[in-house]
Amino acid sequence: MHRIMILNGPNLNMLGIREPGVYGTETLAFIESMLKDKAEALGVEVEFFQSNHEGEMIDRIHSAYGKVDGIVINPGAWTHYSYALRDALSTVGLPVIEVHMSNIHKREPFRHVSVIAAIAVGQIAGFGSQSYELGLTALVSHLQKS
Ligand code: CA2
Repeated sequence: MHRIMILNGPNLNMLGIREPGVYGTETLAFIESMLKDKAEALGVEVEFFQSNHEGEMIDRIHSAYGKVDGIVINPGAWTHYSYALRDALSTVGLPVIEVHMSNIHKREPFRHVSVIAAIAVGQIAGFGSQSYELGLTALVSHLQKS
C-alpha cells in the first residue's frame, strides 16, 4: 500500500479560525479528516504534519526519505521564497504535488511565483479544501503509473 505524507506550512493551523473570508470556514483538522476518508477510498495510507517552523518542516521532509512514496504539500508563504524547502523536497527525490487553497495566480504579484513548482509533478490551486483532495488523487494516479 502506498504511503503519502500531507504537509502544511505556516499559518495553515489557523484555517477556519481566523479570516474565514479568504480561506473558508473549514479547520485543518476537518480537512485532514476528509483526506483520511479519501485516502481510504483510494487505498493509500496518509500521515499529516503542519509546522510554522521551516527547519522543523525540512527535518520532517528528510525523515520521509525511504519511508513514504510521495508528498502532497501546501507550503503556504514558503512557496514564494524558500529555496531551503525546495532543496529539501528535491533532495528526498519523492514525487511532490503542490497544492493551494486559493488561486495564487490571481492574487498579489508576489504570490504568482512558486519556487517549488519546478521540482513538483504539478500544482493545484484555487479549489479551496478540494485542492488537497485533487492533489491526493493526482499523486495516487501518478504513483500507480510509475
Ligand atoms: O492558497 C493557499 O493555500 C496558500 O498557500 C495559503 C498561504 C499563502 O501565503 C499562499 O500564498 C497561498 C497562507 C496561509 C494562511 O492561512 C491562514 C489561515 C487562516 C487565517 C489566516 C491565514
